[in-house]
Amino acid sequence: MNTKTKVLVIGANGQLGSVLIGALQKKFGIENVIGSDLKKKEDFHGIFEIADATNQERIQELVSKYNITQIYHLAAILSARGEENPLQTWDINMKTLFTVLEVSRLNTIDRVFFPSSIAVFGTGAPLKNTPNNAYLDPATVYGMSKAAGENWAQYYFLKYGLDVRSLRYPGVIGYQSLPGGGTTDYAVDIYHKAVLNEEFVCFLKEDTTLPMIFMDDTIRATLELMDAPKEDIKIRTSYNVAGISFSPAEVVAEIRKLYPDFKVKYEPDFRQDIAASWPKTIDDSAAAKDWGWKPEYNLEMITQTMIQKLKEKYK
Ligand code: AKB
Repeated sequence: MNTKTKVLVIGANGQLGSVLIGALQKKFGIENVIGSDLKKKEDFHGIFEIADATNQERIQELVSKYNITQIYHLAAILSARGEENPLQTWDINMKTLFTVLEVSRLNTIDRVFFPSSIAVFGTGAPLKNTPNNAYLDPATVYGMSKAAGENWAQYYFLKYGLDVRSLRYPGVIGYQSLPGGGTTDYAVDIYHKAVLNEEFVCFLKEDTTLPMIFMDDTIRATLELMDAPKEDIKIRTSYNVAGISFSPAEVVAEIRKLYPDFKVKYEPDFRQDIAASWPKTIDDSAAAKDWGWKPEYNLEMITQTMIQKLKEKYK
């Protein structure tokens, strides 16, 4: 590994990117982390470059300009939005991944992070305690692009020795940023509505259990995976990581402990079918065994933290 770590984050404006950037800046120094996305957000602190990751030349330019040693490739069109334009979703998700893999190979980048998702699973996988090596028959284009991406990540590792690492994220819940276009987004939006004393219209049925993870756990999982010694990473497609699984009814019950009058109505739409094809709970024992993964946040802790932080935000 090069002595000086220089990180490029592609998709820095997204739900995860906007929080991960801060954690990486803290770890490596603000001058060693370069955020990039299609536009610059006004509140971005640090080094930022406008870049379209479908453009390999542009990403190459950034890698050369900053002597990049690690790339976090977070840009993707998510499950629900992806269904609006399937071919475009496939094109963007795959093109950006190929850009990252190729630039990384050509520049002997030390480490690459590629997020996968529980969306890789379909009805062919067990719904409960879904194992890491379950059959993958995703029902969305997003899930298909992640399943294919996992195999490409492994291919670049086996063929070129590129150290690509990946996690299958559940729905990520955080107060710092808003998700966009996902099936698990309700679990963030619901807290905003509760704090604003507004009614929440849920696009999933009340008993739809999905795997979720709190932002702090997500960031910690990502950094722990990226810090692990190379020989400990035994899975080169992607690791299952679990946080906590719950249904809309369960999160509503938890919120009502703090907001007893919180109103919710259920109007399931096409996202219900997507959610129904995903696991309810995830077996993350491989991540625990290989690099010590252990989630910390349960639903009660998530709810208390979300409400407290959002109350400060909306004050
Ligand atoms: C989505 O809902 O599409 C994402 C995911 C689970 O990957 N949050």
